[in-house]
Amino acid sequence: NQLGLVAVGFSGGQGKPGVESAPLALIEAGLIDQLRDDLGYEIYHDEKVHFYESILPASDPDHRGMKKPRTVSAVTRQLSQQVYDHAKEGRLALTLGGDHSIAIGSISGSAKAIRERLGREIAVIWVDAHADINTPELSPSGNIHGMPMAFLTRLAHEEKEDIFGWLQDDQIVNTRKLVYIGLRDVDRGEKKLLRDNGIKAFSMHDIDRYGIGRVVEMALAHIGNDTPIHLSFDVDALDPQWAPSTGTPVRGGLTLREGDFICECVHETGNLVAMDLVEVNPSLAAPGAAETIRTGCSLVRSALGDTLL
Ligand code: DIR
Ligand code: MN
Ligand code: MN
Ligand code: MN
Repeated sequence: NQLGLVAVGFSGGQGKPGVESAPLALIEAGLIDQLRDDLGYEIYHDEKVHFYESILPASDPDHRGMKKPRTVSAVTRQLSQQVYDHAKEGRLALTLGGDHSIAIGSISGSAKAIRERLGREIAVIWVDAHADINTPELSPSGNIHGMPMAFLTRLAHEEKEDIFGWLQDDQIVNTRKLVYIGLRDVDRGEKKLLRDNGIKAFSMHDIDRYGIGRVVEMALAHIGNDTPIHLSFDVDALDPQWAPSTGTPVRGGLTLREGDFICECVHETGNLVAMDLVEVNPSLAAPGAAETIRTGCSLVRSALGDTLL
């Protein structure tokens, strides 16, 4: 079992510094050793956290209300290639963020590799308090970490090569292969987008009503058996009780067990091809940082095959 790891120290998709230090914090907490020694993965990692200093644009004015569009575009374009390189070799691609804008890179990379390697479209399971599907014009904040699914589905499109114009058709995700779990802070424009495009979404309300077991069952049924899965996990899907150190905490979230359970069930499908863990910010909610990092490690271990018995 081969695992390709990309550590992405990037915070430019939102305004709060600190999220770029998460990959190192997760690694220092022992995550890589656990994946190697306890779960038996052969790890492919260049032994560094990428900050992409050499490719950052000198000047980056707002465009269509987006903040740091060329910076996020350049970093995600490079990350897309890194994840592609792992996934095309048949390695499970693990991306440690960083803020959620980096999913533009990781998902475009795995989508292209899986098309080439297996001739299949990937499904995306997006676990988050937020839908992150604002178009630039709908976004209330201009922060690109609230927009990745819009660019990845082409609900948002930009011609400029240096502002996500590099995204090719073989890197795009079908809205029918996208499913959300954990939503509870969705912007008005996003709600309309989800409705108008028939995108499958399970909110905290659904989890209260059906329980996490049936929700995960329904989510997996929606994307279909035998579909390669990219799991994009925003740690703010969990209740701040379990993940206080994150940029936009929202009360009323998943318990640690519900988060791990989602990951365990995705592992059990045998179809996981890539995972992101994002939005851990060790510099926020200081006393909670160690707890949040532990939570992040637990989610990754669960998705990669750790079992309770
Ligand atoms: C909000 C916040 N929907 C925005 N998004 C966050 O700025 O577009 N995503 N925090 O994780
Ligand atoms: Mn790396
Ligand atoms: Mn997110
Ligand atoms: Mn979020």
